[in-house]
Amino acid sequence: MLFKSSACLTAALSVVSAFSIPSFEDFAIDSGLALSGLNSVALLKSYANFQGTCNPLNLKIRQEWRTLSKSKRREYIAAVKCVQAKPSNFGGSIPGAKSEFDDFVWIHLAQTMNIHLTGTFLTWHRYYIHVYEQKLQACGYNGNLPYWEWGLDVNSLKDSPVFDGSDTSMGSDGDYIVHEGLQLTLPGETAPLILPPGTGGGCVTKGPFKDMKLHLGPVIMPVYGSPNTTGALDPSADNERCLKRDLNSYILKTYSSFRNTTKLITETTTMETFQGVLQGDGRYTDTVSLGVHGGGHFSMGGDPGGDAFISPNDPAFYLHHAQVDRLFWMWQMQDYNNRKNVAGNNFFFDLAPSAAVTVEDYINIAPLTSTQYKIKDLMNTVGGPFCYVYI
Ligand SMILES: *[C@@H]1O[C@H](CO)[C@@H](O)[C@H](O)[C@H]1NC(C)=O
Ligand SMILES: *[C@@H]1O[C@H](CO)[C@@H](O)[C@H](O)[C@H]1NC(C)=O
Ligand SMILES: [Cu+2]
Repeated sequence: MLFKSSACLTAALSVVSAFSIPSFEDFAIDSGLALSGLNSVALLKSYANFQGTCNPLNLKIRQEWRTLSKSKRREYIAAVKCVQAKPSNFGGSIPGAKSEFDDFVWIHLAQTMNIHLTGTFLTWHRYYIHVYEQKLQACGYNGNLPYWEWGLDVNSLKDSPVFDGSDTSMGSDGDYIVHEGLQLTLPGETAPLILPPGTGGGCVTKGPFKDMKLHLGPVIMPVYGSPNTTGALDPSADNERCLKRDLNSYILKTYSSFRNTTKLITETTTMETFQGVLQGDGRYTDTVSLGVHGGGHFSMGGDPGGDAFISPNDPAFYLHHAQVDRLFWMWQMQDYNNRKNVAGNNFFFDLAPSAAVTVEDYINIAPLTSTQYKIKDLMNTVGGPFCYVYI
């Protein structure tokens, strides 16, 4: 007889139940299968959402970085370098805008307080990365903007095909320097969020962007081991310096895992809560959180990655924001008719009084393009100026 007494049986059962086997649901969420399923649903539903000239024959597919062939990745990198070599469209009026690539940084910097934790966040960045994609294509890139699936890299960011320092990556981690972690005071919070340090901190040493120079900013660069930030006396000046990163798998794993993105998409049902939870807006989260968006940004860290004003100065920004846009698209396509509205005002976290954003408002990123679109025309990725989906 295996169990000599019922007390013995009870003890054995309590040991067994302590080892819970994850349900298939948990497995599906944590492995990314559930998110892939949501992507497939969004893809199917997009075929019922074509507007204007967008149709199945001219539909563009945005893919995950590592699913592109190595030659396509090299072609993409060459186009980024081409945009970095093109003259600025500001014609010298912004001294630190040395190239068309810098123009993207300056426009983001100048509008930062009106495009984050506002009603414009999602459509503004959707249009912005679309125009970046067009600039790459004008530089001979025969492909579409790739995205970076954070969930694949939560265990080792430095081994990611995006950051491994190979000639088909966006460049390596920063050189390791001894440093403490970030202490970020998030809007609406009094105590800083204390994060462990990453594995770099210095200049990017390997890969295609190791010799890249930053010019604009910084504006609010966090100081390691302190809640303070630093900024240039004149962020529009030519403040030449290297590209720095501080890769941080802990941050990615804690805020941008498959579980975090899947829950965001399945558990928020209004524009207000979706954009709030995505950005870690404390008015919509139970715990202090960076949100999946902030998780991706701060997992790259460094200069410019730690400074929200100038984060597009890191070429990996655009892969990160394509992932943000992909989540927005997946979420929208579950119930498109109820997910093409806006919520919120025009100023960062409502720190200053501002008008409510409406779908009739225009997004303006001149001089990168003089074409302005109303927010309502930027809601559908297969209509208006857009004709793309993600796989
Ligand atoms: C942070 O800023 C305060 C006020 O300017 C200053 O007193 C303090 O020394 C700074 N701390 C660090 C670590 O830079
Ligand atoms: C994100 O998901 C991880 C598990 O993948 C979990 O430990 C963490 O608490 C989640 N973060 C948030 C902010 O919900
Ligand atoms: Cu931004």
